[in-house]
Amino acid sequence: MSDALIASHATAGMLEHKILERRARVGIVGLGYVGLPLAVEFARAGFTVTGIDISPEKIRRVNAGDSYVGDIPNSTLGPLVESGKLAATTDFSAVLELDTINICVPTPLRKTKDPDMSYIVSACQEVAAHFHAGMLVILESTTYPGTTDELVLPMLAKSGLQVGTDFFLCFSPERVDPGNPRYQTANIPKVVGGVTPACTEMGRLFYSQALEHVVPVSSTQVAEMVKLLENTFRMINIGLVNELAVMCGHMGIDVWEVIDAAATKPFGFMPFYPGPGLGGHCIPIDPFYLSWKTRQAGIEARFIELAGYINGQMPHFVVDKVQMALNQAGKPVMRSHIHIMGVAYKRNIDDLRESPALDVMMLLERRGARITYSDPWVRTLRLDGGELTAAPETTAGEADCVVIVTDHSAFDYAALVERSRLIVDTRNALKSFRSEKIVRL
Ligand code: SAJ
Repeated sequence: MSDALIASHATAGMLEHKILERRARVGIVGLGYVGLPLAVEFARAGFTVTGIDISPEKIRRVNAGDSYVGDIPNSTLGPLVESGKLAATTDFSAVLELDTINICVPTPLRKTKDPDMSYIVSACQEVAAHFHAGMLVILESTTYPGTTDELVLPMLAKSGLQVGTDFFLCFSPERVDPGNPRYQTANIPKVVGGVTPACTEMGRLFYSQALEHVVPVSSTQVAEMVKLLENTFRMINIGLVNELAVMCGHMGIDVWEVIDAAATKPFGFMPFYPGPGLGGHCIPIDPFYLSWKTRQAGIEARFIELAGYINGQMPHFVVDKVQMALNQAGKPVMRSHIHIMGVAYKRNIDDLRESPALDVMMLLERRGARITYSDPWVRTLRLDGGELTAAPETTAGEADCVVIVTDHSAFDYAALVERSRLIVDTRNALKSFRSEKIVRL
């Protein structure tokens, strides 16, 4: 056996032992809703974990045991920090002392719907600057198939180290669902694919120390594509039911009743529900990473583009519903007071990212309506350059029309029906109420 082969076996062997004995020093780059829970799981498993983030405020709060991620209570974070199992820093030179690195940074879309890879590139540049033999690097940020092999690998290979022998490189999609009471980082199956089989095995071994179920796949591209399939599946099916809602609206059919009845089929069907549009930082964005990549290969991802168009039209559909409902009441949108119930992108969270409520409010304002809103999760928001502050739910009683955009559980729907003159319900939140004043999507 050549000296190089002997050396590479030694490198893999050493890292494997460190991981198995939980002596491997774990690094997590990006301490957001993905990175911080991952850091906590490895610290809980007995590893010494270093969180690295560019935000000094995040670092301060982590080191103070003061969690800013809803799924991680202070009672979990605090003891891990106090015991020295988890510490955070903005200093990437910490990588010199680390054995494994998970990169969990954002992958937004530019306005042109092209992937913004700047966060991944910046993080990889910092890791590469302090890179050394014997490391396992895993990219977790959602991205187009090929990113790990085509973008990350060359940046690390510049060190002259050989992937699969001197270091190990994988992709593993994040599947965190913030606020999910049943599925959290430890018990969500973890897909991982490596640049080489040895990389995949190292990634499998690593995750197996802290997570309940690991799913190794044959390559980084498969792992990258798994995530995109999962979220494209949702986006397209939401687009399907949104189109069905428009069809049923024109045919005078209750789309909600149709979906509920279809959902009684015990196999081969999965219910999705129409709404005011598609919000969040995953579903409206991830599929366009796939369509951007396929377009490079001359293949048009027509389902994705069409679903994106249909979902993007829903705020306009809602505003037309409001205009027609006011018209029935003999009122123009112009100078009407319209009260929005719920502005976050989905129920029971405070996240406004890509929220269709913002589109609905802007479109109504541009048609001359006076807009107020209630949302127990969102105290203020910016709209067309101005700032709006949440009003009490009783404001609905003063409005010419109320629009339920996000169906938070905290709302008092019975009181809302009682006090409102006219309600456009985009979420079927009032399915148990019968009243002429309720207009459903
Ligand atoms: N929406 C509909 N109709 C539906 C479902 C959702 O209009 O039937 C809307 C929501 O109101 C929201 C948007 O789509 O505006 C996205 O909703 P989502 O339920 O998909 O929630 P997200 O964006 O938090 O998606 C995350 C994803 N998790 C990850 O990417 C790791 C997604 O894969 C999960 O399936 C989803 O959570 C979940 O199931 O909660």
